Amino acid sequence: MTGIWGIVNVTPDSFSDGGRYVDPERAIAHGIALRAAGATVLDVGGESTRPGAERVDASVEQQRVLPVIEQLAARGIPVSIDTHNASTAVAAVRVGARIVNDVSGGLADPEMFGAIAETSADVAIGHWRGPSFDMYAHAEYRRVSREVAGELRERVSEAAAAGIAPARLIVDPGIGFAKAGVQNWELLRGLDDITALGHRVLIGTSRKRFLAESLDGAAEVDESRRDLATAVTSALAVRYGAWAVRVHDVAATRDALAIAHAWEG
Ligand code: PMM
Repeated sequence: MTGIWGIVNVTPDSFSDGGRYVDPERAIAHGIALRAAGATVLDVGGESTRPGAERVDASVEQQRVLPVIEQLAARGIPVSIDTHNASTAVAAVRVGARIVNDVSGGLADPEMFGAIAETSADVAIGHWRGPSFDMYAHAEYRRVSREVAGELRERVSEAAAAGIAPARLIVDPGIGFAKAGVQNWELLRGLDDITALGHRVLIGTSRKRFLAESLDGAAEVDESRRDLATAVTSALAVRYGAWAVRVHDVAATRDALAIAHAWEG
C-alpha cells in the first residue's frame, strides 16, 4: 500500500504552516485529524528546514516534539521524527517513534547512524548538501538524478557500516534541498535513478516553492493551489515508483492516489 506521511510541524517558523501547531494540544489534534484523513505515518518535526532557517537547540526541539510523539504513538499511530539530531532521534524513539527522518542523511550529526543502529527504528535518509541557511550555494549538478543517487548510495553505505540493516532504510532525494527550480523537475523525471538503489523511496514535494514557480512563475501562490499541485506530483511520484509521499494536505493526496489507482485498475 502506498504510504502517505502527514506532516506535523511543531515549529514557529516552518515555511508553510509555521506557528499553527506549536502548541502541543493543537499539534496532537492536527495529527489525529491527518490520521483520520488517511495518513499511514505522522512525521513530527520541531525544527524548520525552510530555506534560510537557523538551527534550534536540541533541547528546545525535544520540548516541542516529545509530548506530541508520545501522545500520538500511544494511540497506536506510526510516528516518524523529523530531525537532524541524534539525541532527539533517540529520545523520540524512546517515547514511541518508529522511524527517524533525517533530511541530512546522517551528515548533520556524525552520531546519527550509530545512535539509530542501537534502536529498532527505520531511517529515512535524505539527500542533503548543507544546512538550510546556505543550501542553494550547493545547487550545482550536471545530471541531478544521477548525482543525487550516487550521493545517497554513499549515505546508505555509511548507514550499513554503522550497523543499520538495509531493510530498515528508506531513501529520499530531498526535493528542494540544495536544488533550485527546474532541478527539482529534472530530479523527479530521473526518479528511476533513485528507485534503482533498491530501497523504499520517500518523496516530499508538499507546498514547495518549485511548484508555485511552475504555476505562476512566482512564489506567491496560495496554500490551496500548492496543495492541489502537491496531490498531482504525489500521485505521479507514486506512479514512477515512490513508496511513500510526505504531505501537508493528506486528504487531497489520498484522493489523488485513489483516482490514479482506479485508472490503473
Ligand atoms: N521536506 C521538508 C522537511 N522534511 N523530510 C523528508 N524526508 N523529505 C522532505 O522532502 C522534507 C522533509 C521541508 O518541508 P516542511 O518545512 O514543509 O516540512
